[in-house]
Amino acid sequence: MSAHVYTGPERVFSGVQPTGALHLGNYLGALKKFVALQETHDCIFCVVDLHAITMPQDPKTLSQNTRKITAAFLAAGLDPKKAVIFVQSAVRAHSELAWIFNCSARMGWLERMTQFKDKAGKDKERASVGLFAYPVLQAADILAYKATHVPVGEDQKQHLELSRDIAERFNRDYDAPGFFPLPEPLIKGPGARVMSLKDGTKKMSKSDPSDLSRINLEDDADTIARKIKKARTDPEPLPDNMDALKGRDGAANLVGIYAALAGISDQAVLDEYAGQGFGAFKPKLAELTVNAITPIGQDLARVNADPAQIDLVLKDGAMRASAIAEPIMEEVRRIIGFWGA
Ligand code: AQP
Repeated sequence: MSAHVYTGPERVFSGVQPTGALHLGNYLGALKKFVALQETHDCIFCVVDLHAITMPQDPKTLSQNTRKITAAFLAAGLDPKKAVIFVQSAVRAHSELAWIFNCSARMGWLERMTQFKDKAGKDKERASVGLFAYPVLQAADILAYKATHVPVGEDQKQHLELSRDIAERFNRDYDAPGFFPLPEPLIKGPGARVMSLKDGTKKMSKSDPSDLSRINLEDDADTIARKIKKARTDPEPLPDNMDALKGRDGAANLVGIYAALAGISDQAVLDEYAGQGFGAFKPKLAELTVNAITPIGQDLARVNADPAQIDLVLKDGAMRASAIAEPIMEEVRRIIGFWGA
């Protein structure tokens, strides 16, 4: 292999923001994949509180949410003996490398990021610089550990491409070929884009003001069934192929959720339910969702009851994460020419 290509070990990194309770989209798009990856890869999973403050946060709620997300990691099946689990702000390398990458990234690259446009809304002038530079911090998160693979939902694909551009630019500008890997997204698979139950054109999101738009990991069986019953669909029966679901976003979303939970293809769902209406399909989907989600919710309550144990996991994780990032940062400082490096 050429010296210009990164030849180090494979490593997985991903993060979740402590901006509220996790939902089915976070579970299918991220957590479920994390749990599988910890069995096969060297994995680092992070609660990204530095990302959370790109939007206003209440300090007390932020630290509570940080513990809550950690609890959700554990309840979903992440094992601190197998994966490194920690909080972003506890490892300084993230902020330092983000600044360095701010000087490699180009304004034009960031101006193309659709998430900034969505989150900043019409009043871009009043958005924080942090919200604009969010994807640069994301590149730092990944590359501080020289992570090679990043499991994320479809919504993060554009940011991952930017991380590759930043890594490439750093390697070239500082004449350090192959120093940083060009991280690959791990997006494939069902559940990569779970949409709102109220609007099949918008992704399911923690910050959606309507709680009916999402299924939270903490929801009980009755709440889950009620939300699925109220999910926006249409009066047509399910067709026998996915092409016929074009333009029926709410219906396609429910089929996608069913497929992801059952571990089968969208087409296999239609093979089973073609010709049936939502009056028949929704109760089956509710049953599947309740079976997958309520055990996590119950475990979540158990883990949340012991905050001292959560803190121990995070302390140990921060030490292990720093031990990986610090030698990489020493090399970065030397490559750039910082005094004393
Ligand atoms: N709807 C979704 N479908 C599939 N995957 C999703 N993810 C988020 N929403 C969906 C994935 O979950 C991981 C953690 O996301 P995050 O909390 O860091 O931020 P986010 O993508 O901004 O999630 P939310 O719920 O939309 O939060 P808010 O409302 O705070 O912005 C990521 O891997 C993401 O792809």
